[in-house]
Amino acid sequence: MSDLEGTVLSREGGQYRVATSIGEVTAVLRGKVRRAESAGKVVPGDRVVLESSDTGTTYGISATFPRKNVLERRTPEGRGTRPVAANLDHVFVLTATVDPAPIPQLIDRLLVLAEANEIHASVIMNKTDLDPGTQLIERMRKAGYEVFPVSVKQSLGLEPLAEKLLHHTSVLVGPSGAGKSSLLNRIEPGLALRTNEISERVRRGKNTTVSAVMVPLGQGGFLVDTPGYSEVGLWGIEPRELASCFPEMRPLLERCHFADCRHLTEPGCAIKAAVRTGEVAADRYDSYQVLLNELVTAPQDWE
Ligand SMILES: Nc1nc2c(ncn2[C@@H]2O[C@H](COP(=O)(O)OP(=O)(O)OP(=O)(O)O)[C@@H](O)[C@H]2O)c(=O)[nH]1
Ligand SMILES: [Mg+2]
Ligand SMILES: [Zn+2]
Repeated sequence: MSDLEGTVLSREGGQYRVATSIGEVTAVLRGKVRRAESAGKVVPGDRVVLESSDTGTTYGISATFPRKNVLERRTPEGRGTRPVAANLDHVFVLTATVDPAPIPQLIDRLLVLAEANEIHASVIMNKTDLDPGTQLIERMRKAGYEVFPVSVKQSLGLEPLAEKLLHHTSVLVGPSGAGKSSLLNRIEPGLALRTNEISERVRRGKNTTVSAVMVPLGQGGFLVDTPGYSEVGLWGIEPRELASCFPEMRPLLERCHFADCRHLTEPGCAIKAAVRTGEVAADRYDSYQVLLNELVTAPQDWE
């Protein structure tokens, strides 16, 4: 049988589920891919070459194709990066309006991560049945992001979102308990991903989803569900490129007096001026400062 190509959907232990032209198959890493410390580095969205085995149903992943892009996060320990999903068209940062309480700085961080990888990013605000989330929606729209207010529970606001997912490969990221798996279950009935009540005591999610899973959508397209990352480190972003990862700051950058302006204390800074007039939201600028500080003080030898 000739080699087959496929797209990795998920991984469980050493076994990968791969979508191919002949349907979904199970595969394990083989040969060079396996030796190249690739275990854990082949992720949903990766395009792979499969070879059949003589023994039957399990295929071997014998090669991987270069990635168009990859969403990576830093491990909580601070060193090393972990790829989450590859070959993405769109990152959706999904947060709840309440329960768990949204953390604007985490949203900003996840958006910067997408921007830094040059992946289109938008925001989904879930649980509008509990709270309309007006202020946060306004904050994110003002920053230049498309925001989708939805209630997965009441099936409200899902149509414009489903349209955006059509024929694209998208990923859902955001805090545990915000409703990422619930959204996928709603969009793809019959999927039955595990979801869970958030812990009443600590009012935060419990990481019901434990690894990234890519789901083929019936309407066409793929959507990746991810575990709720509470800690997402940035890396590999040049400090001087950080401001360009904030869409509302981008058009101002040319106007700073100094070409290498860090937008901190430099005179003639167009961004600080925009913060003073309210054109750039003060708490978005706060996020910029926090992330910049992290980037300049972090060790440079993560990889
Ligand atoms: N009120 C309300 N509750 C919702 C809504 N969407 C999801 N939930 C509830 O929120 C809880 C968490 O949902 P999950 O889908 O498991 O959240 P998750 O983002 O996948 O969490 P992790 O897998 O831990 O990252 C569940 O109890 C859902 O029933 C909504 O629109 N409104
Ligand atoms: Mg989940
Ligand atoms: Zn400046």
